[in-house]
Amino acid sequence: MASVTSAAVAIPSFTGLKASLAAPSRVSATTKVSASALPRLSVKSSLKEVGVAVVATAATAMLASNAMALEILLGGDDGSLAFVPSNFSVASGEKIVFKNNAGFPHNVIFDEDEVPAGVDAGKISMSEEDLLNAPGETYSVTLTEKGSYTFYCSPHQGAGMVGKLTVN
Ligand SMILES: [Cu+2]
Repeated sequence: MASVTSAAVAIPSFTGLKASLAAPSRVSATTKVSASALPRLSVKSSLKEVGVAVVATAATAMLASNAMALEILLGGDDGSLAFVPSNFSVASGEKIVFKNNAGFPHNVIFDEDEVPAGVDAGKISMSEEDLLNAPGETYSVTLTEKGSYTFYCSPHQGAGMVGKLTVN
């Protein structure tokens, strides 16, 4: 009879344990979801504010942000002189990586007349003379000001290598 009693006690307490374990793990999963969205923005904006000195310290954060970076190919696989994709949206503070793919040299110049008010196109652009010559070479930029931006590749602008992005 004693064993029955202990079993009867053990079952509810096990169930109770299970419930109390399940509840916190559900809470932490929820926290994780929102946390992955938030630091992504806050880490990057703080990197931008504090400057390059922080980058070495924040190596882990950099890896994480690289993983979440948006990659735009310079030159299509079919040899087209284009940004691929040429029209896209990005979250404010998300890193955009332009990567040499084909048909280089390329560069990335933001049109000073087609960026949000207050944004210095020169600061987010490569210089006109600066070109990405090697395969896989990249140019990265992080935009925080919301709005639409138009950009082009100066060697191939005439061939239609232009793009448009929206920062949300
Ligand atoms: Cu080009």
